[in-house]
Amino acid sequence: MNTASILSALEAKHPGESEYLQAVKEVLLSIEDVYNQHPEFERASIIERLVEPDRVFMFKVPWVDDNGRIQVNLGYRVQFNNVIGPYKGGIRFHASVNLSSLKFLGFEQTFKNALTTLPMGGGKGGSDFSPRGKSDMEVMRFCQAFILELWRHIGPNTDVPAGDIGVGGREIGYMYGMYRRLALENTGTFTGKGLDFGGSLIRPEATGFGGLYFVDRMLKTKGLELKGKTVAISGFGNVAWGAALKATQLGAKVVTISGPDGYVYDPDGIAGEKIDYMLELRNSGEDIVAPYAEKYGVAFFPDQRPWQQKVDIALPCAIQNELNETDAQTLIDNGVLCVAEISNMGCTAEAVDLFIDKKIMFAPGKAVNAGGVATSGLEMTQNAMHLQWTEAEVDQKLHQIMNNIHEQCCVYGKQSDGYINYVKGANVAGFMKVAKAMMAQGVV
Ligand code: 2IT
Repeated sequence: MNTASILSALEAKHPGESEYLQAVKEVLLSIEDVYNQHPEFERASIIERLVEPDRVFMFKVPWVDDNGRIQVNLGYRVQFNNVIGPYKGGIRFHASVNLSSLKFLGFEQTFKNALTTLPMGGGKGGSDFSPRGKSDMEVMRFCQAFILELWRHIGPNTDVPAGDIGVGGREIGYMYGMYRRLALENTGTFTGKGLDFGGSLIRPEATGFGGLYFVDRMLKTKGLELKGKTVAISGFGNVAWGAALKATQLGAKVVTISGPDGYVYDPDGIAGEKIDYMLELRNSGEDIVAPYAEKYGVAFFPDQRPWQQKVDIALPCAIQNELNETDAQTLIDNGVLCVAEISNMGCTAEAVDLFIDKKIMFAPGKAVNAGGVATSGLEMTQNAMHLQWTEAEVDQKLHQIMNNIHEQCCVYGKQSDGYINYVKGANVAGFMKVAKAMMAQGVV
């Protein structure tokens, strides 16, 4: 494979799509060796077929705000690859959403979903609409307008959306309600639904829980455990909340959370009612964490990121490229043991290279955060069977899936010196599954 020429051709075709090109580059560099051992992949143009999405829907979303004014946002659904199963992946509502970010997320999702061992392909969607500061009714009208266009392209065996940044239980409920009316069916085309209408227990916590199960496994490879470790978390949404809950349950101390306004440092640990308070903060519609510092009398660092604190474990839980090379160096200087992305592509490429170069335990989002979509897969299974599993059943399956993903990363990522390159491990394991399925199904 001539990685450089594939990348430059892609860049010429999709100029300015920086996140998408970053995600593709990371995967291609990781799989180069393995790919070159399979000349049949080259003959079948697997890479060229894999880097482009199957199709992209892009549409306007006109809706009426509380003042009676008509607003217009852009809506997208990127159906990236369905060779393994129906397109599956979240919907992101955030001002930063554009085609590049959704193509990067759909591309990553394809390999992540392959890693879960469940039959799901990759997709992603969203809008540049931000629910921040909007009323419930505005959010509902927006979700309905979004689905008025999207509904015809999705279905329980075609494409199953879920939540992501800016899309939680409330938004899924509004979207699913409109979908059900238009499609005249109730077969669970969304995951992350409310428990009363087909949702799965543990789904809200699953991304964070799965992330910590993975980190636990990483530490065990060195005979370490979470108990007694300090943890920096960014974000304060669904993912950060689940991560804080499980980290605390496993005996670690979470000392930071962050929002767009800055970060909070709580040396006593964010546990118990303080974790519940995160939900209150999130539901306030303000999208800021400063009130936490005021309520609990702890330090607030405006416009800064939590990576400057000395911690054992750093867990980005917010958005892509939220930890750069300088942050990575600061964490390393402060003796960090383990960094795991619970957000998608939370670290810049330079930060990742630095962690790997210094042999710091580091694992990428497509492995660490796969518990979210895996539990969505379990929600699809429960919907198809028309029943609901208990919390313990779902959690046990999630735990098993995360252990399995960790194992796959070790198989493909363990170096001769014993260091586990999780980036390589996750990319190769995910790629091999997708590539083999493409080979088996011919040129389609
Ligand atoms: O990035 C992700 O894996 C998600 N936002 C969850 C996707 C899903 O279908 O549950």
